[in-house]
Amino acid sequence: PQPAPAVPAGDDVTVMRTAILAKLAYALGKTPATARDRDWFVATALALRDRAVAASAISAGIVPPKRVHYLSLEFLIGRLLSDAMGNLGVAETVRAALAGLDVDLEAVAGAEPDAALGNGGLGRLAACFMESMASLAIPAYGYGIRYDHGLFRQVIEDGVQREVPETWLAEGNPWEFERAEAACEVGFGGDVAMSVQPDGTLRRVWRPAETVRAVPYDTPVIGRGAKHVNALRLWAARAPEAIDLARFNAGDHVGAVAERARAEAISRVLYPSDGTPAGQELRLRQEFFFTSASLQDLVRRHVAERGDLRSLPDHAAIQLNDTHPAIAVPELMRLLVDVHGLSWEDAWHVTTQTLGYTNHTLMPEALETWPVELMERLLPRHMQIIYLINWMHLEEVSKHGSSPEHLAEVSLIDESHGKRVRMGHLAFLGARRVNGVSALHTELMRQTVFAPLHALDTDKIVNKTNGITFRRWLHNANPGLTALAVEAVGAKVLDDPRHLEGLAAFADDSAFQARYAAVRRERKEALARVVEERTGIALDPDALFDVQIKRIHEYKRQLLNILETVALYQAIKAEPHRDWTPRVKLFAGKAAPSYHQAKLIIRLASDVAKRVNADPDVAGRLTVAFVPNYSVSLAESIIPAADLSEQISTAGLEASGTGNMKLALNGALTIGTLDGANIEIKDHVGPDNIFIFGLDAAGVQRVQAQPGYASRAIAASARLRGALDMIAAGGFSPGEPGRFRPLVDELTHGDRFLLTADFDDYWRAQREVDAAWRRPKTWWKSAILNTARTAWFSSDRTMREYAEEIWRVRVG
Ligand code: DL6
Repeated sequence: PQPAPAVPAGDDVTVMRTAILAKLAYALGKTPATARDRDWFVATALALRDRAVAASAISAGIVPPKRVHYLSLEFLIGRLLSDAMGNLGVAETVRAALAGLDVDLEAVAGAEPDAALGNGGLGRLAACFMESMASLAIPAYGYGIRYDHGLFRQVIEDGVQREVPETWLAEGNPWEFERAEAACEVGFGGDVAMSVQPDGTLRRVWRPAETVRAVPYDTPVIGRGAKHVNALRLWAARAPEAIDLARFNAGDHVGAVAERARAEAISRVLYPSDGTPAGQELRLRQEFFFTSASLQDLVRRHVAERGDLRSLPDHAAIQLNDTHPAIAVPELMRLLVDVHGLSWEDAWHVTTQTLGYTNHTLMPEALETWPVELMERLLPRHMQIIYLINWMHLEEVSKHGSSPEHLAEVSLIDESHGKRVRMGHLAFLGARRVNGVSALHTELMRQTVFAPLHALDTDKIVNKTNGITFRRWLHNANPGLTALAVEAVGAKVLDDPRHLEGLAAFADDSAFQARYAAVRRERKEALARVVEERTGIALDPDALFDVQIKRIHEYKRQLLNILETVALYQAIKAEPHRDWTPRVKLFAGKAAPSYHQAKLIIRLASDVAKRVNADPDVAGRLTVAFVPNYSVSLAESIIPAADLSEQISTAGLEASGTGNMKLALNGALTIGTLDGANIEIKDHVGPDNIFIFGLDAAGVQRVQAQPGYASRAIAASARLRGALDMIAAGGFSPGEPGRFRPLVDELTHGDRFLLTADFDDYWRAQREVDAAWRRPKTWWKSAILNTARTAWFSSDRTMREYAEEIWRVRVG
């Protein structure tokens, strides 16, 4: 064991304190006496941002050989203060600087709002990738939208989710720089004309009916040790004219700013409901807005630095995070051909050598398609380009003799229910590489949704299993465990997570186990305080903390967990004197505002919690809580405190998962199906250190092909029937017995996600968990081995793989 890193010398603390005080005085106009936690946060963030700028100045003016441009409609960032402190290497300096002013760093950090510019896995992955690229010194821009309102705040009232707007920008954002001088214009609507060029050639020119200004805001993304700093460039939508002065002076004070409201709606909220045609159109406007602005920006930079756009693929890689920026394919073609005069062939070569596309879901309802009619109205030139790409593509396919059915399958236009543009197909054709996010998911891409396109180019689809940044999810979120790891295997583990493997040597060591368990215990006590504050429910830190934290979705099967909870409740009631393993079941997650079944699942979890927690027969054995407003920050307090990680999706449907990686890294044992990255987690931690149950992806397909499987499974399982009957009879909703009928009906009549098929095996695996918890020596050994063997899931590894195989860009 080595000593913990020393607190920096007093001088550094004094310098930091002076810097913070200067920001407080001159940027905020406050004194220590009048400063709130929020003011201290802003002053500290501004002082740290100065250091980030100083660090980035080292490379300013140097044109890197190649840059990555990561286009994502979502960046689920969370808070940035501890990230910045950690990567600048000043966490203890800041703590001491503030402490000398009688200010508590935790309170200051708690005053930072989460930047929740994403819904879930896809957005959080983008944030992890940005941090890893900076830490690996991969020159990169992240491009997205600066939403005024990110993911809604979830309020639970009587078990019912209510969405409240989240206002992260209400008091400004100290991390960002507005770059008004780099604004560009994005068009919508209008028509396409022909124009004669000075050399006599003809070019098509898009004449948009409407223009929106895209104003960039840059947030520095600081890499580990501040050796490299990248930028996250988020676009805000502005009207070209702030006000129609003539209208205003004519007395129409509201109409005078109507244009502005229409333009600014684009960056107003994350994921506007697409339940109405207006909502769908706004979503498409968002996608085109940020994609076009980002491409214009990088094309402009390339022309300034290199001149000729034909060399773009040598100096730029553009990654499309899902299909949301897939309109990049025709937009890049338009910029190259119509604006910069490249031939179609050259432009297509440049496009297909520069773009990469990551797929994150195979669920049919989540695969984006846009009505041709809407595209023609909003993006007429792009629709022409899509038709031309499609025509050439189908010509090529037909050369090898193809049936009409095959052509219909590979076409960019789906004509099966109205004409719609298939954005996944478009991204596929426009990209050099297309990747899935876990080994299973990538294989299923080849076999299912993309099978016809894959057959045309079998090298295109590659796998890049997701990863997470250990600096946020271990070093910052779990400093106790990090200190223990540093003590055991040395500080090198902070630079290279593969050294975590060294912990395996301590897995059997009782003294080490006791210290590992003590770190967990301390985190559980802290989480218990948070849960009690938010829900009024008291948790026993000695109980097994069983957590399911993620978006609420039927395929993720929170309902399976609730059914097992109800069955366990019934079993404890039936035999109250048995020696039950004390368990706390924690649920957290948000449901999409219009997703009624998901909201009903939240209500059921809350209603089950109400009854179970009030029943003295199960007190001390079973406690249930739904913790409201799941967020990155809440995840940071739940994950280090978790003993059991629920990863129980229907096999074949969770593309990867990343919460599974965060929890395993922090030593929670997984109970899970053979789905997404769970399979690779099992391969790394070993089958003895994970609880696997249920059908695998092939089994799911087999069972789904046998109609009536749900009724057979229910008939065969008295335990499942008991739980379902109690819910259906209003056991948890006495005032409204029919409240959960839609959930029970879905299980008994359809059960698309095979809860009934997996229930008994899930119950079995849960009892194995109970038994394992009663053998602390083996439990903690498994927990330590989970931490020791999950280094491969670092997003540094993932980013190295992208850099090498997809982007062909140098690391470091
Ligand atoms: O790849 C990141 C993440 C995966 O870990 C999850 O398994 C997957 O569900 C998620 N997908 C989305 C939404 N997809 N779309 N569109 O968040 O991506």
